Amino acid sequence: MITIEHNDRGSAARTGRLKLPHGDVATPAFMPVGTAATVKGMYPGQVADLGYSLILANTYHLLLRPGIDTVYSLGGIRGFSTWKGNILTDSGGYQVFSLSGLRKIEETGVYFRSHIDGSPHTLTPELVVQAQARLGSDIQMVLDVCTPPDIPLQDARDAMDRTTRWLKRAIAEWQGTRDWYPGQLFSIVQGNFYPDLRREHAETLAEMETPGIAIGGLSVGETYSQFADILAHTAQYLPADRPRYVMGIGTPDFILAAVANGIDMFDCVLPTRVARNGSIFTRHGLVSLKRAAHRGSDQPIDPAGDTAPDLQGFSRGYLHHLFNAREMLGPMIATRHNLYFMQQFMNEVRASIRKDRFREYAAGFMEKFATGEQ
Ligand code: PRF
Repeated sequence: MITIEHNDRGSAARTGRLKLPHGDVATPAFMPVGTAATVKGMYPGQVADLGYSLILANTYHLLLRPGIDTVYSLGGIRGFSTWKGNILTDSGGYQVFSLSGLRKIEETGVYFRSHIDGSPHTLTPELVVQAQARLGSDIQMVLDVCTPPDIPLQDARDAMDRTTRWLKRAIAEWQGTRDWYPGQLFSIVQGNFYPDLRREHAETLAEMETPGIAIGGLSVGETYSQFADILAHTAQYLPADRPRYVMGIGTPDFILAAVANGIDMFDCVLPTRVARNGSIFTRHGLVSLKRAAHRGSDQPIDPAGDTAPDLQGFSRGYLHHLFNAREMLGPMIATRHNLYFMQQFMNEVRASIRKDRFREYAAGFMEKFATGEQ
């Protein structure tokens, strides 16, 4: 499924291609988030023309609204939304676990009430495989048990062992779809922040026959160094011949740490979410366009003019006005700019790996990015 084209000499970073049913994906790859079968505020073609060919959608949200059967009857996420590229769907486990009061986790599955209308729902490892297959997902994630930081060792072990038992059920169900559904299945390493559990789980999953492996349970409020330590510790036990995915990370420092440890894929709502709030990514960090300092400014969005060609004429003063007046074009421009920025960033990451200069690139990028608003 993944072809590695080059391994960086100075780190574990690698670059290559994922072969998927709806086009190749250059790795390491950032995946924009399209939770409800839409990258908010963007036409599908506007995501594709920035170079993205793999986006993420959420089973949890689509199951509650409009319902899996509705999406299926309109052609799966692709037919429904007109997105032509690849889709990775998350299983819903993570979203359900954040519903603390409204859910019950048992060995059979998760029982919960909708945050929208209170209606009762069930997720089992088998149901979630079928739901994602009907959504037409190219890469689907298994149902896992994600835990918050600072839980006791025994609780972390119980969640990890249940994740393994659910994985076995998911693999059996997925194997039963092979005659009609071409999508791939990824397992998810859990084990909280306990190095021994992480190693044990990574080794267990490496022995099971999923086409790819993800690292879950990170970016849940831990510090950068806790994240980087557990990530490096876990990644070393993952097989080199399968794609490796860290779920839910997207700040440049976390992405660079992931790439340095041989991770191929990541997703995050951050670039699109902060855009809707008026923040844009630049080489010198995030810039909040709502700040009074941008009022009347004739500066371009990016100080170096580095943005998508159709955004080059817009001034920061105009964007400040759009956000101030709550005009919908503000979030649209900022979202497109941030997705452009992330794609440029990933292009540079991939090029630096090919030249065996990833460490230098990462250090240079972070030095500038940490300087703050300009
Ligand atoms: N599991 C699943 N989805 C996720 C995560 C996880 O652990 C995370 C962790 N940050 C994000 N999304 N299924």
